[in-house]
Amino acid sequence: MAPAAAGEAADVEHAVERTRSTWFSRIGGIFRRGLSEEIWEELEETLIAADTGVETTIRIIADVKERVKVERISDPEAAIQALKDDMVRVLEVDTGRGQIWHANGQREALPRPAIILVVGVNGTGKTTTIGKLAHAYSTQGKKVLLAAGDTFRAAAIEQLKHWGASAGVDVVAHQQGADPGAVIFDALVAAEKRDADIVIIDTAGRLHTKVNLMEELRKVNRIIQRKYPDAPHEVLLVLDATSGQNAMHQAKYFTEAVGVTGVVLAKLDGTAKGGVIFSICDQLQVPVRFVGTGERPQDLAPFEPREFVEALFAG
Ligand SMILES: Nc1nc2c(ncn2[C@@H]2O[C@H](COP(=O)(O)OP(=O)(O)OP(=O)(O)O)[C@@H](O)[C@H]2O)c(=O)[nH]1
Ligand SMILES: [Mg+2]
Repeated sequence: MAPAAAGEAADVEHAVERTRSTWFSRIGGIFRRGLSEEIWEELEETLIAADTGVETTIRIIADVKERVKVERISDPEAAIQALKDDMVRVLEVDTGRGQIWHANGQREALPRPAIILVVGVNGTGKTTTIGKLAHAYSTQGKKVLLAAGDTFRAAAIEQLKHWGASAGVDVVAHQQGADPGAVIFDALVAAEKRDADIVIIDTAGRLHTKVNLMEELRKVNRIIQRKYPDAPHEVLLVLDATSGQNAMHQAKYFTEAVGVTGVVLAKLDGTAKGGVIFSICDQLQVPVRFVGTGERPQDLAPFEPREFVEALFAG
């Protein structure tokens, strides 16, 4: 049940325009000069500059170099194809965890209600992503309920209510400073009463300390599990593509603390460093579920590795 975008679809090809024109458009030229030893170095520099990360870049290049050698590839186009194939392979992470989406974007029987917990540091795009998901799912005829678990800032509650109103879905919220656990408990009760299909929980990105934040998220998890032992069915970590390799550090932290099952890479439209997506998949072994391609409700696309790699090399 990959959400179909409401209205005009999210445009991944356009969103990666800066990453493509700044970095990936060079790769064809590098290969077409002939498959000499120097091209690998240039390729390495280009991928690292696009924020693909040193380790991941080295791994990709070693794989492609090996394939070129073993298969005696001499045609630059065939070498480019081998590179693309390897990049797709890096992105195709299927952990079997996260019960809402499979790698192919489909799932036969959804848990009901499906509970999605959304986490990430402040400002990465959590609330916006939730708004977009609410739009997409309600457009599909699903009954969605949002829980305003970020009680740290009053503006956060208002922001979620605003998205809820625009998507025409209910929002369960308490006052600023309230216990997030109580909000989530109420939301789960309301979801049951109103027979909701999907509950999406917003959380704070910032508390007084990082330790407090992780503690709070663990507590939220426990409250959900008291009612639904196999939930949350998906823990989505929202990362900001413009923060490049910094996103990797955040991702490691959250993955260890709350068992992330999928990543949303937001603001892909605002960066030339979209290569970070390869590091995320390779280093964390967590699949990317969606990419954020802008600020409109429809600017969220289910992540398709092959389509993404083709978009990076398009033109
Ligand atoms: N261009 C672009 N902007 C985005 C995208 N996703 C979110 N934003 C913007 O990023 C800013 C922060 O988004 P929020 O959704 O408030 O981020 P948050 O993670 O909820 O932030 P906190 O609640 O402070 O932790 C807003 O101005 C959003 O409009 C995206 O995919 N593309
Ligand atoms: Mg927020």
